[in-house]
Amino acid sequence: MPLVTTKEMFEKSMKEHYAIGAFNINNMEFIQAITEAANEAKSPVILQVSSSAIKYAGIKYLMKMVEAAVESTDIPIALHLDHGPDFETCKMCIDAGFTSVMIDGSKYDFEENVALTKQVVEYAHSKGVVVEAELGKLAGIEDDVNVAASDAMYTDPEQAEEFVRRTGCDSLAIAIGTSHGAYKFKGEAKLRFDILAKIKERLPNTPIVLHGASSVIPRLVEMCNENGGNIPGAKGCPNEMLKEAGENGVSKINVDTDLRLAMTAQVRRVFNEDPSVFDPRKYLGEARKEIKATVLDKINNVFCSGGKA
Ligand code: PGH
Ligand code: CA
Ligand code: ZN
Repeated sequence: MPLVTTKEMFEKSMKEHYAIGAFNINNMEFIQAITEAANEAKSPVILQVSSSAIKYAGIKYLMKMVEAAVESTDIPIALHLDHGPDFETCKMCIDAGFTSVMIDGSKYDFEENVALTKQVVEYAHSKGVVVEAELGKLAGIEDDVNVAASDAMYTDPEQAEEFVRRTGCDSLAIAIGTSHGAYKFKGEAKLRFDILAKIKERLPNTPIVLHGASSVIPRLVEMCNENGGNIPGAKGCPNEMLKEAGENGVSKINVDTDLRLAMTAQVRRVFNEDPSVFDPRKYLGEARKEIKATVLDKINNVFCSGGKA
């Protein structure tokens, strides 16, 4: 089947209380690993591209590789712009054939965020593309943007209702305590499920999105560190919390950091164990296997979207 929007996959996820993984892609190995895993698990999947990924790989290369993945699999796949910074980037992706875009106006004040989101929604909907918007601020490092923990802000449920009504966005990213990157919590991990419940109460039919949701898999962090890496004290969002989020109204869970760790851990291991290796297929092949295993585990055991395609 051709690329799909997230409309149907989100409707089913809200009815049946599970989440769909949205995985960031940068190159061929990521695209193959993610889509092969989703295909094996018979799960819908979202491939997402940030504007810096577009800068890195080029939109034409990304489109063609995603097209190849779509032809090689038999599951619903959506192609989504992650953290669209402005109207122009969203328009470029819509015109290139993306089926979903995020406009991230969370850096602006409420009224500016509403106006910008509305502008993107109008254009996207006229082309049959869906829009994710964001309200509230996550701490951490997002490809280009660095938000200090002191500037982070939980999403206000009342504002969320007004925001969705006024913008007409199709899904909403909220801030309930997750953050981007490998250092999410200093002490104990904590998510504000009470805020999620209040948002869901006011917006029962709006798919909710959780960013910064990597679990920062301890085994992969260790594998990096044991093979020459230096990522001390990294800490992510525990799987039990992500599972709970999926059962309680979160329809889309974003994962980037865990897949970067998977690739890096295996590349480091191969180099460390056999310094004579210089065939990229040897280390990228191992990296691809680890990314695929990571995605399979999340789909089947955390997001619970296996068999839902
Ligand atoms: C994410 C990914 N992308 O938009 O929100 O977050 O850093 O937790 O993988 P992580
Ligand atoms: Ca943001
Ligand atoms: Zn994000």
